[in-house]
Amino acid sequence: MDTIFAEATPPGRGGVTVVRLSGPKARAALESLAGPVPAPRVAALRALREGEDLIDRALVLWFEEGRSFTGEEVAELHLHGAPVIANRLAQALLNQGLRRAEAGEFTRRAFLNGRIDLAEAEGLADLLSAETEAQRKLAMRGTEGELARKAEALRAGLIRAGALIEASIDFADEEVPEEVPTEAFALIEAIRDDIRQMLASYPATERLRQGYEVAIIGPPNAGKSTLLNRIGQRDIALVSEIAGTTRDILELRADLRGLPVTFLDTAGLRESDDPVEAMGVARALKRAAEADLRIHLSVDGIATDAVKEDDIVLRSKADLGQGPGLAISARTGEGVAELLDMVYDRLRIRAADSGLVSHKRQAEALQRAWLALDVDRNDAPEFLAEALRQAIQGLAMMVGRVGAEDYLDEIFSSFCIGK
Ligand SMILES: Nc1nc2c(ncn2[C@@H]2O[C@H](COP(=O)(O)OP(=O)(O)OP(=O)(O)O)[C@@H](O)[C@H]2O)c(=O)[nH]1
Ligand SMILES: [Mg+2]
Repeated sequence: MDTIFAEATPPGRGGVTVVRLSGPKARAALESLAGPVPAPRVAALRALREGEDLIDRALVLWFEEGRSFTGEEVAELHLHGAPVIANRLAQALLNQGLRRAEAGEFTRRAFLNGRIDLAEAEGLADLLSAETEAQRKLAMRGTEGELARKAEALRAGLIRAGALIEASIDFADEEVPEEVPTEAFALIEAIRDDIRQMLASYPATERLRQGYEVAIIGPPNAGKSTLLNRIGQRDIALVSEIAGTTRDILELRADLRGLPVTFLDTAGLRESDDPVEAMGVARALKRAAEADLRIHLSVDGIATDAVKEDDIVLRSKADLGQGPGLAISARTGEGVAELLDMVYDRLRIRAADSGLVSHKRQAEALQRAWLALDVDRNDAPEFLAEALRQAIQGLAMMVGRVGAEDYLDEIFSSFCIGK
């Protein structure tokens, strides 16, 4: 196993730059640079030298094998935060035969050494990319191993059901006590129900993790782009009195009281002979259909596209005159706060349905377990035992204890270097 190193802090100038070393040569590298290795987990101020050259005076930390983030021997060097110092240190480490870590390699080693499971690694990746409070909370649950604990509880139940069924196989020639299969089936039913609920909350959880999309849609000149600019409080989209100004979809990422929301400004909906505008309209319709929510905006307050459940239908340019229904004026700002309240309320209800399963990979593995448990009282005991094994396998896959190989590159490449 190579010994790797990387800056754990972002590149550039700062108060400190933290460089981490992990692997079998970490101790030798640290000794050569800083002299005797300090007591584990106790910070020590040391001069870092290569030969005669004083590289920096740094805070040094040592972590023993099995008691570090990666599970390997790890050293952490807190340098003064200047790129030239980190570069000089990197040269010294390369001279010692260490190599630069790839993206996510520290976390990958933590996984391979059993320090964290795959679901925790996914949670960690989510935490590092979280942009809003709700995403942070969700990711934090992921990193805390809640999914693994839940999987373990389900697995224990399945093992108990399996033992009851095994017992009935052993007694096959004799009279099997009636309550044995009854108890086993009650257990399986309860577990299946638990899994069904976890699967049911997956879409809401995944949406919260990825963030919501809210499309602003309506006829040309309705004021869609003006509304996007008003929500973003800056000049994002071109606005003009010419119908058909917007062609491409413009995105505004926002933190709506902790919820991650991307507002989409779209091309005005109308039949057009202009092929470019027609392409814009086709895009608008497609993205709006896929969005979590739509704001239908028009001067007359009549929606021009399909209105789905929870969609908001609004009359625009309220400053120009009275009319029926809900109205806003993107020009004066009237009604915009109330509109954001409505969007927030609708999405908050969906976010509240979120659970523990937040990644497609996890949901697919759990689905396997659920399908395996589609058993019947009249099934042969051997068939039932096999079904339970399959379900246990599905749970193990969910937390990445088996079948993780295919996903490792995908998951760990999403990390930055130094994590
Ligand atoms: N009085 C008034 N005018 C508005 C309001 N919102 C937008 N407008 C004007 O209406 C015209 C069209 O606005 P846009 O925001 O470009 O409309 P759009 O829906 O994005 O139009 P397309 O991109 O062509 O689909 C511009 O001249 C805006 O200044 C409003 O609330 N009140
Ligand atoms: Mg526009």
